[in-house]
Amino acid sequence: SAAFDVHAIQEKWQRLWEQTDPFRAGGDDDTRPRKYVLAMFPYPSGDLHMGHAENYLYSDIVARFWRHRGYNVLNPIGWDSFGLPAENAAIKRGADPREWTYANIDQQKASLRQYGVSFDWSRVLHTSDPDYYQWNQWLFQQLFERGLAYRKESPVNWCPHDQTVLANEQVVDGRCERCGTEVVKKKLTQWYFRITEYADRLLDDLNQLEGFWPHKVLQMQRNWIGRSVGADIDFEIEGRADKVTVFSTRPDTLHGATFFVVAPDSDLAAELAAGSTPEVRMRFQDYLEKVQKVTDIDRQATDRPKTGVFLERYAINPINGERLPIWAADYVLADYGHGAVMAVPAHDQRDLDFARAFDLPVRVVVDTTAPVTGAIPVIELDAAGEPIDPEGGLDVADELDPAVTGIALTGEGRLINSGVLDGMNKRNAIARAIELLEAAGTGRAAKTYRLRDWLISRQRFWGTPIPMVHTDDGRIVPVPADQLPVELPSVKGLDLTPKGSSPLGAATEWVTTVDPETGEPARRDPDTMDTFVDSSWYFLRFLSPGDQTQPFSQREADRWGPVDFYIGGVEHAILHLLYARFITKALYDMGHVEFTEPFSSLINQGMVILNGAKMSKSKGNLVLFQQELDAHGADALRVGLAFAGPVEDDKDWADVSTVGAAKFLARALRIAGDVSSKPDVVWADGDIALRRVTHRLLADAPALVEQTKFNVVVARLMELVNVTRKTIDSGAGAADPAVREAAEVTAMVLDLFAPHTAEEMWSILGYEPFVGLVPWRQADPTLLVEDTVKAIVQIDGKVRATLEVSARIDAAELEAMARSDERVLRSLAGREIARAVVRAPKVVSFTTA
Ligand code: ANZ
Repeated sequence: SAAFDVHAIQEKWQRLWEQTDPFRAGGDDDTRPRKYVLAMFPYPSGDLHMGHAENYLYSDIVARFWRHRGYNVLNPIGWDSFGLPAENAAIKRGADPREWTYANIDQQKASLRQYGVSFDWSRVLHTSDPDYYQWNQWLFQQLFERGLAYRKESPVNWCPHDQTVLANEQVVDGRCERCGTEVVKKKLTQWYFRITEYADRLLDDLNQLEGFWPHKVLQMQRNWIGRSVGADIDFEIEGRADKVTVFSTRPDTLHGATFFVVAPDSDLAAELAAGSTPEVRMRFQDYLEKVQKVTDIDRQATDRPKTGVFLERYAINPINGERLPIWAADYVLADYGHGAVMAVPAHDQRDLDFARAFDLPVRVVVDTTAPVTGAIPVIELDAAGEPIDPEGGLDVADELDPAVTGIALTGEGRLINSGVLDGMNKRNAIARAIELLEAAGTGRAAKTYRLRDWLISRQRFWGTPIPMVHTDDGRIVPVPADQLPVELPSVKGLDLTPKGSSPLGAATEWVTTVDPETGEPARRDPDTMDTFVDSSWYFLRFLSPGDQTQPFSQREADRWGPVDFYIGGVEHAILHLLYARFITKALYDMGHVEFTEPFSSLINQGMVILNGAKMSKSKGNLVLFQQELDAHGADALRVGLAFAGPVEDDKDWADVSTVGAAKFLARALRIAGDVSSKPDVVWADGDIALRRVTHRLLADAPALVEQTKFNVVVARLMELVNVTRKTIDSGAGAADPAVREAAEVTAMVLDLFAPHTAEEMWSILGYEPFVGLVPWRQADPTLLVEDTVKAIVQIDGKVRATLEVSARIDAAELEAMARSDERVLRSLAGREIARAVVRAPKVVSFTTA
């Protein structure tokens, strides 16, 4: 409203906050319980957008709330400032990624200050500062010492556009997550972190987060880790010395194996083809070339026609000695399990599709029509006491025969055609089959994971240099700890254009070093680390950001960790959260932290969209955070967003009313102005109806905030402001103690959403700053009882009943109550009601026919 200079109020309080730093987290002498509130830190790629506006608003609401509730709150901010956006922007503009990055950081910092977020600004960190990334290097070496960082050559995801490798997590639908270019496979020697060693713990510990993290995120993590339980089974291969192992979740179906499949792009396939006929070799080569153009995702698509080449080689089934023809087919992946499968077409759909395409036998070994509970059917035995096994013949009805229907029998059932396993249910048969394999030395219980080790080498400049040295005689040794950090060289004279090898390799002076053991000439590792390394532990660095001697103080970690409330976009549901969980567990094992999960609770905020569409530069529908901030002021923006809907829902900017929010804030401020003097008031003398509204808000808001129902709290604040205004206008006026009480409570609760307006109100009401630090007022329980009134029910003009009802009852509810009241029914004595007139909450008037 025109009466208030929103920007002047905003600047006034921001200046005071900056001067006095009231939101700095308490130190050793602070005995209050602690809360660690964290919003995912931003990339400094350009200006902040509306998604950031949402993220930092929500974390600020929570941080402010816990301060009012008597907690020592840590709410830090930093910048995830290494990475491709800066490097690509630098290449495009011929600039220094450093300058670009830090200029953006300055701008984003200014925006966040202007937004009134109660950060502890003394702890700001940037991951591209040497005193941050030094500890990435420390972490790398700690992992290296424990065998958790290692090098291997393997086919990696390669982005031909960005000319760098990508982690599996960074390939989305076969394309580069950043630029959308189709990803290809390339064989390279790279550094990996052995996250697979933590697969079981990463999976099992998700259970303890149930109820505290979004279920969807837990499910995504479970699927990503993808644990399968079953058996490794060794098959002899005719004409090959060593056995070949396959992983199967269904060792119970071993008797139903009718062929054997290897991944065409595996070493084994090449070897088996090489040992076959010239025609097979040729057919195989042709096939392999085609396969290499298909993405893993497409290879697993169930609706894709099955293709393959018979290698004219044979595997021997360890359970019955049968010869199984070996095929190379692309539905089997080289890097899952062991890259080879025993095919059981009757009970696996992919195998069945393949068998039908190439006319291979289908043998049913699980009768899915047999009851799996109750008595086990009698199994006929032959003279020797062996179960009668009908020779691989079918004994299920034709209408179920997979060879006929094309539908694999994957359900429960009882084993048939399977020797000693006959009659068993699936679960028992799996256990028994594993026992048999183990006894024969041809198999064992095993687990397989979809999760792969984390590839962390990047052939780019703007990242943490890998702190290793390659000696002339081929050793790879850590840079001595006292020589860390290995700082990035100046970008001057370096060509950053992606060309497949790290630009640092060309920084001759930088890359040349000495073998720390022998003093002989050596070269630095020219690659830099995936920036997800930086964000995998940043929440710990906030605890002692200036520490020059260690990555974080263990004592501070014990006090603050784990993060109590973490909030960010769902786009980080897998990568960042999985890596942070892994590194936390690794640090736990090294004895550096006492907890095994980094984030006790997690919220994913929805997206801010515009007119139903995602905002993007290319669509030209970007709403710019800084512009909105300048146009409406921080508080109207904050209240508009907080009121727009539930935290997790997408919010359409077109529906966000900053104008409505500004009007509401002006009304609240005006109320404070109306009661500006600070008399000695006796609350109890105040208007009881208004006091009830005030105290109900005090009582309800804490649970609502904890459930992140921020929009509901804003609605309740609006209600309080309206009722307060009505009381001023009608009752005892602004002098009523209840009005003053309502204004004070409004200021305190409004602090969560509109901190500048709240401080201004608080000051007008005659208090010293800061309302942001005042303890939450306790609700008076006697004011929480429901407000009731007496309603009368008339029938044909005569009062027949009185009802005790809520003062807030609506007409429909009141009428329904009256219609079902016993006294009313008795008076009606069966007569029909022709007309009902209801004036809630006081009168119901029925007229009978
Ligand atoms: C025999 C069998 C019989 C199988 C049956 C399934 C059902 P999940 O659950 O995804 O882990 N498999 C093993 N390695 C593979 C690879 N590299 N590429 C494609 N498929 C592979 O699946 C495990 C099952 O997938 C394994 O169990 C194997 O087929 C197949 F009635 O073995 B099964």
